[in-house]
Amino acid sequence: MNLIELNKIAVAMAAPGKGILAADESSGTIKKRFDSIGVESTEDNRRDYREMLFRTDEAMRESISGVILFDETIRQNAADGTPLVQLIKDAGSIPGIKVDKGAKDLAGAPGEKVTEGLDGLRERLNEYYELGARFAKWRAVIDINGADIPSGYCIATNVHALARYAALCQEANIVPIVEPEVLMDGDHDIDRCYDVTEFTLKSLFDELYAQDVALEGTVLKPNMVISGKKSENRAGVSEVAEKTVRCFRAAVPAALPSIVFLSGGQSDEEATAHLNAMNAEYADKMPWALSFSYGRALQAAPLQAWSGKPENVAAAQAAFAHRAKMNGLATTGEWSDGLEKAA
Ligand code: 5MM
Repeated sequence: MNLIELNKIAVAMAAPGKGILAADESSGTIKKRFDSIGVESTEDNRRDYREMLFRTDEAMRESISGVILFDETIRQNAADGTPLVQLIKDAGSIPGIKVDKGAKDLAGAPGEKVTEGLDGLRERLNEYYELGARFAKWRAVIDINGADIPSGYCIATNVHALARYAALCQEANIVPIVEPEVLMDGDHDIDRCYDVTEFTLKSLFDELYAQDVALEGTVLKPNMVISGKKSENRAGVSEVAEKTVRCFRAAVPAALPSIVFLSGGQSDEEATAHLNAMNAEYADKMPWALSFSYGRALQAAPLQAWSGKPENVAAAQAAFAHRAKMNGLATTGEWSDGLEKAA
């Protein structure tokens, strides 16, 4: 493991003004996204869509530090034959790869999931490094929408797998993004999310320590501390920012360089406003850089604008460039509602 190199990449992933584009939708998820715009999920359509994003020069150069790819995409070429990985590198961005095999039913725990994909991971990581990946991602899913969940068993098995994955990544000189996502589904209040997120993060960092994962070469991709989607009294922006920062100060060691949030089903603007509030109000109270690794909150607008039509490419790229820029501003607390509307 070259920790100096891993640390450089982990720092670059949340450089001021920049964050990550999560474009690692697995086949089922990208099909759902394409269904929503009436486009068939063929290999060529997936290539065209992602190529369009990676060729959005302004966004990629100025606001996107790295891109998380799916296995198919890291091997794919653009329409002119250029490897998609090369387009990302040419824009000065870092290619990354999703290596988990998805969340599967957890034995003996109805309604709960454990993420699989450890078998053969060492070999897959070595291949992904050769293909250009310098960071990887593994997502664990913690559902709190139900009686008696999450169980300690669900959290323990998921953080154990996250740590095993992270250790293997570092051995292969790939920065692990560890993503323990406490889902927004449900009508719970923000304090319930706070408690489960704190417990999950503390369990995760215990396990990373137990398995000798170097935090200096690791990136955390967490949920924000936020009310459930169906909560009657959803917390406002300042409360989300205050409780998220308080929770992380209690649970996340200072040795970790970068935290990049998932959007988790928040609206585009909510995800930007929350990140902005944390950086605007608490920058001097946080030892880590706080940035984004959004999937839906970066892609919903360009996906809609594109709708599978070549004549819409410029409009879709403009929509992507706008969201990337707004989120880039949020990493330094410089975003405002006025800037959002001025575009
Ligand atoms: C882009 O979506 C990612 C892939 O999900 P599937 O494996 O289900 O296809 C997902 O892991 C994503 O990286 C994170 O959930 C963050 O994305 P959001 O949309 O929550 O910002």
